[in-house]
Amino acid sequence: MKTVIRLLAAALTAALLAAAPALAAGELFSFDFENGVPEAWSAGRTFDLDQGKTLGLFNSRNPKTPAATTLRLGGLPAGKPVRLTFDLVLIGSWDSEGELADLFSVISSKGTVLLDLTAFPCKIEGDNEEKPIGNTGLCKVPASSRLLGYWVLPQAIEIAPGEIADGRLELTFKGVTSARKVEFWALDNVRVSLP
Ligand SMILES: [Ca+2]
Ligand SMILES: [Ca+2]
Repeated sequence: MKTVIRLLAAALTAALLAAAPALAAGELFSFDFENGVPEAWSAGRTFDLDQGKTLGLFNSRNPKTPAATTLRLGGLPAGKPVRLTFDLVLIGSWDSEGELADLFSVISSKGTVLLDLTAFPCKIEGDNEEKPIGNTGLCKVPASSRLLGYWVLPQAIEIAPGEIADGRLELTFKGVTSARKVEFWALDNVRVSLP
């Protein structure tokens, strides 16, 4: 019986290792969402783009998508800063100003605003959502029949040791979008590492 349990444990460990992306030097956590969404995340859905799976979609005005997601990590080294990097995927023509302005932020469980984005590069030709400028690619979202442009914006944030308590770090990623059907966001390649 013990052998069976040991074999099962070995198989389970192998399966878990296969599901998680390999960690590079200095990396503590890495999420690429290619095999789904680990329990560390409060939101569980993935969204396919040409380059692979992302965590999403999110939109603060659409009842079918969450407005935010929280990442809960444990086992971080005490007294050391960490570096958070991720790809922010903006879908549709996010606005930097005016009544339709949109926002994206990352906030720690202590209330510290670690990232506060108010300017976005999502330009389109005139009012034509189907003619994005300088975008990474095009995608179809369930809420819209139109083909929308998306932009991948790599982010890097240094997180002070004071944000980590008992080895735990909790981060909320949140977007505020004015449009319900043509502005979404997603995350990919989220990594926490020692700087
Ligand atoms: Ca991915
Ligand atoms: Ca907007």
